[in-house]
Amino acid sequence: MPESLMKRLISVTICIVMAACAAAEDDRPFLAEEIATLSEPWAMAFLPDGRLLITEKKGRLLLISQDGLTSNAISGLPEVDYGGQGGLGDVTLHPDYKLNGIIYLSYAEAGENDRRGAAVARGRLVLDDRGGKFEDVEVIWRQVPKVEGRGHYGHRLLFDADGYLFISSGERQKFDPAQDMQSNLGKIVRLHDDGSLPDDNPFADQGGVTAQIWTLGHRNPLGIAFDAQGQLWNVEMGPRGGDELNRVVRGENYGYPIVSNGDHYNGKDIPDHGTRPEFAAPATWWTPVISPGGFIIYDGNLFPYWAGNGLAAGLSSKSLVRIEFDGETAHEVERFNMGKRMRAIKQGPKGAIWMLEDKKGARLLKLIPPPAR
Ligand SMILES: [Ca+2]
Repeated sequence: MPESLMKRLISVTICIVMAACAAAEDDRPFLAEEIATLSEPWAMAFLPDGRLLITEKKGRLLLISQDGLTSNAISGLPEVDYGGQGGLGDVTLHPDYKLNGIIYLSYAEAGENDRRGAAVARGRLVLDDRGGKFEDVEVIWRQVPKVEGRGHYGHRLLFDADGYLFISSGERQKFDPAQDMQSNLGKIVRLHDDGSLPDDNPFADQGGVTAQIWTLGHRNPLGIAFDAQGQLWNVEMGPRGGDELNRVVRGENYGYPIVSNGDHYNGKDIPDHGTRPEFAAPATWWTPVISPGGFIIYDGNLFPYWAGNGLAAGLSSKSLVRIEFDGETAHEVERFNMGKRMRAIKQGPKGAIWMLEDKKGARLLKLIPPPAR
């Protein structure tokens, strides 16, 4: 083949590929602005002034301005057990943060004999012009028991409108603890802001760790969000198949590992939800999986046509998944290819949608509507 023809073929091929990519991005109802690059980020939270706190799994908490200016690591954080799925996890603000400066961090904590578990610490965030300090730190919650392995910590944090703290607690890849009422693994727990036990929790009269439990039978819940009616929803990773979106109802049992619409990785069957109606079935589920890493219910003004919709950040599916609700059920209506594993999603103070990619070199993206054409 003459060199000129070869060059022409290559350039035509490149044009076709680029046109296809451009078309795919043009079809998306948003622009994704790259704001910053991080190393294995896990979670983010917005300060009242619009800056973001972002956690990195290895144990750094960073403050990032809306245009990407990144602080030094905030000092005084607890030591985290980094490895596998573990490390520094979620970050959230106390409902009265403006008054008390208190934030909450979840993380994997080392224990005796190669055991570990998620913990939640709260403390005061004291900012300065280089970064800041995490002070007056106290651990307010721990997974019980600590177990071997480095998976399925869960540990997303969320306050409700009444100031109760919800923590999603994964079953640490140990299956049965999700049904064990003497363990808080595989549960969603509900606490006061200082970690003390509300006396109106569904199992409060049983005392001990049982009194923390709000719902049980979860696997690895990585996204929790309230809708406008105050109803709690969660997304969780299924085993081989069977990722779930659940309507989280006080005292309910979501059935894992007794039922799942997925099956064990070794091929062994787990009976589907339909076989055991005494367990709460998911509002919707995914096979093949989307691997939801984070979840919000959108209520901003910037994407008015998504108001009230669920938005999930997909890890293995490398996607943003849009979900519509219909009473107690829900269904995926749209999926946008993001090209990378997506770890986390948050709604910003002015209605932009912020997403974090996963792993090293992960980008912080700000999604805004495209200019009107
Ligand atoms: Ca099954």
